[in-house]
Amino acid sequence: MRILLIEAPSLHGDGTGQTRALLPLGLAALAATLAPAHEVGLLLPDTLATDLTGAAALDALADRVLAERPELVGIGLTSATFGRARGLTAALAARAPELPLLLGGVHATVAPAAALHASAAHAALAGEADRTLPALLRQLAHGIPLRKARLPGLWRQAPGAGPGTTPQIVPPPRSAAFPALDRLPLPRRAGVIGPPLPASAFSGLTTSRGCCFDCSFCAAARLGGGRVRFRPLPQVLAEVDELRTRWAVPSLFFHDSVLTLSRPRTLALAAGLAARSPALPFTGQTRIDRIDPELLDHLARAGCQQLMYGVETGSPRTGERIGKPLDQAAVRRVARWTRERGILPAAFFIVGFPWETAEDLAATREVALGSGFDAVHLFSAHPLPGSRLGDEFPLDLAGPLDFRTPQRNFTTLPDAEYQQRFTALAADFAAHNLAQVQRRLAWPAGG
Ligand code: B12
Ligand code: SF4
Repeated sequence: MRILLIEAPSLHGDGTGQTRALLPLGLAALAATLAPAHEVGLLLPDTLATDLTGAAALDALADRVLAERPELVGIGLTSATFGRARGLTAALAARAPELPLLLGGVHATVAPAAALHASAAHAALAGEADRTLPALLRQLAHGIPLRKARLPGLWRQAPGAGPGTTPQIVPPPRSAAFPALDRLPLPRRAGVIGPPLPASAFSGLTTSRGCCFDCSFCAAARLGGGRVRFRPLPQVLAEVDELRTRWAVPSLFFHDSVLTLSRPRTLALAAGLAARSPALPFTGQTRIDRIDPELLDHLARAGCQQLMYGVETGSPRTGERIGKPLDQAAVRRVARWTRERGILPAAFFIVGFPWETAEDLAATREVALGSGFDAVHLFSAHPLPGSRLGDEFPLDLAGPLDFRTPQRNFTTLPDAEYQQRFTALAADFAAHNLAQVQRRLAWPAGG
């Protein structure tokens, strides 16, 4: 079959002239398992156009999709991109009502029925689809239409539903099991439609899936069933070698939720990376409570250039409520240890939780700017579907979500005040980051 996998357009095409050249790892994983038996193309709209906002842009995208003559279109979603994906399904359904449209990815996993209700797609395959998508395609190859297929994880519109009718959603017989990672092929980085992507677009990889923590604002825990599954290290290192030789990536970005979760495994990974010469610089993300000086020594020797820490808040009460208690002394210590080893310490912060006041925002400012981080990133809290906070505060997903600005105010502050405080905080973060870059650039000259 000719399968077209599409990443739902993101924010990056919002008429800013900025494109996001990034291969989505989920679609690359699926392309790898499908490629032996099917013709698979990857369409990444964010890399093609600079404005995907209006209906006309989505119409043009739908024409681009149909020009590939797909027999099935699969759209990968997060909640942030669902609003745009809905528009794309409508444009596709208007042009090719018989073309099977399948939703998948994070948003289709945490909200499959809602996603089907709100879009023109025929089915949503929830969960990690490395095994279920090939199984679904086998059913389609046997002449079973998408609306009649039956498979763990597959939510579908009842046959007979169509434009103008209220969709009846048929749930799956059961949830899909998590695939065993040791039997999966390496992600497929070929087959991207459009102009060649820069090598840096291919630099992402993961050594694991899932997260065993349960921070209330994050969907990662539920997505992975609260467990972490690790890929065999030889497989990870084979992928690193392929990235180096075939894709000539300038650096690596480990996208594990918590890269250093297991200490022995991190040491083994670092040893494997250090044995490759020259070591490729790499970035990873982790938690303050999953790092120590010796581990940092090994990571530095292995080429670690930057570690991004999910600190999230400087407010002790917010830390308690989101399930990530704040240890301010540990935050400072870890930033210092990291910096001392030549690794740039970066950190993520979120403000705007529903209970937050001006004092909480001020506390976050103090910890973010006063702990010795090289770069700090600020987001406005938007309770995510799939997270515990998202259950309490449902979001309107009609449009794209942009976590970099307060699209909605959940705090106790009046809207205008929250907007003004967030803007001021974002400006302080930006000034901090700029000062750090200037400090680094001045370093050789200044001694
Ligand atoms: C890595 C990562 C990123 C990377 C992606 C890098 C890359 N090259 O792919 C970057 C940094 C770019 C990123 C960005 C964002 N991310 Co992110 N990210 C992750 C993370 C940590 C891992 C994702 C991953 O690669 N998993 C491994 C792959 C193999 O799994 P997968 O993508 O889920 O794909 C599988 C299934 O979903 C399914 N599938 C996927 N696509 C499709 C399509 C079809 C048709 C089908 C049938 C199935 C299917 O099969 C795949 C294979 O098993 C997750 C947390 C987590 N543990 O899941 C958060 C996560 C997905 N991100 C999240 C968020 C919020 C964002 C941002 C909005 C953040 C921001 N502040 O801007 C943006 C949104 C970007 C976008 N366009 O949607 C949330 C999403 C929650 C939600 N309800 O949507 C998560 C769950 C973390 C959280 N805080 O809860 N992210
Ligand atoms: S915020 Fe990080 S540690 Fe917490 S559940 Fe999400 S991925 Fe895991």
